[in-house]
Amino acid sequence: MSERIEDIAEAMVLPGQGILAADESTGTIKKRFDSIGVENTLENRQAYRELLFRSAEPMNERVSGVILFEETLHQKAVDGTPFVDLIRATNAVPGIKADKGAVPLPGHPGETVTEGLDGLGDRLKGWRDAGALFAKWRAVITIDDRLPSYGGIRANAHALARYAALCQQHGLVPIVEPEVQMDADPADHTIERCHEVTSTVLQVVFNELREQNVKLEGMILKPNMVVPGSKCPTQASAEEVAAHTVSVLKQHVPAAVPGVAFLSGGQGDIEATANLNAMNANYDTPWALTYSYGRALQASCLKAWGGNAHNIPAAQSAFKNRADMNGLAALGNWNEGLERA
Ligand code: 5MM
Repeated sequence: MSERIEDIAEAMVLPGQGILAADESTGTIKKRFDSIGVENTLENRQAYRELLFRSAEPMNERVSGVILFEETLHQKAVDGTPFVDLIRATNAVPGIKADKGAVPLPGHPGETVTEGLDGLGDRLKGWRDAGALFAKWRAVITIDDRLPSYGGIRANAHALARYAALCQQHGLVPIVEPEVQMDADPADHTIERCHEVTSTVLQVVFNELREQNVKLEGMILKPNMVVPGSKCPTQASAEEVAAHTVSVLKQHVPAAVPGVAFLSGGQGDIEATANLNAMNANYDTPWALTYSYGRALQASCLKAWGGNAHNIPAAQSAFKNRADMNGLAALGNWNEGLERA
């Protein structure tokens, strides 16, 4: 693999492939394991991640990058093979979640800012030595009738840009993830409100990235799609989501950015696939449009596994199915009939 960040970024968004977000922190993977009645132990986290990374077909054909939590970056499979080596053997690029999570933002009731900049340069160096070629930092933006504030957006965008510049200084590609949440509470905002907020957020994020001299060719954007809140009475078709999302991206994302890899954000599995497909089937864009899904790639796999080693083939087959459907959607070649098949 080339050492140039531009080449690494291109390798993370190959045609018909996307990114597996397997970077659930210990607290978040507990929520996922709770939903299938599995205890959140080191061994169970290792077993689950091993079944994902040993899923030969999806990993080889549909996954061009894997975001890892720090524990997983340093973890090994049961036979002693480092997970990073398993991932590299499939030609996927290993990466690391670099942020330390969102905390309340002083002076901004109801808003958060993502922490983790202090000492980040040294941590990035260590992660690079351990095999990570990219990193990811997630900013969380919540919509309600008065939020987000400009100050809240700006604080998060500035942290994203500082993180991105540090990544590039240490030879890692930054995934820049400003997530406008669809499932926060209250979440009855319309698609138009999400359009407006996502537009402002991306404008401020790219202003800050420019001010910090981030090389746009060596980064990946991981945004939300423009969708109505999950509790909004008026939901949207895949075509509407695609139209709003592509319009906002074209307004704010420079053509120099090689790829846009969406988060799924609580969308249903098929909904996340259909929305991505509608964008790729109907629009020409200067950047690759693909997935960096956590839940929408893993939910059916987790359920099929249920913590039982006997279920690993079924779990791997569920993972392959979602990876295949999303890989086709990244090319605009998916249709609902394929789901039934
Ligand atoms: C996989 O979840 C990631 C980690 O979340 P926590 O820091 O809360 O543990 C998350 O950053 C993820 O990469 C993105 O939100 C995309 O995941 P979804 O499930 O929204 O596609």
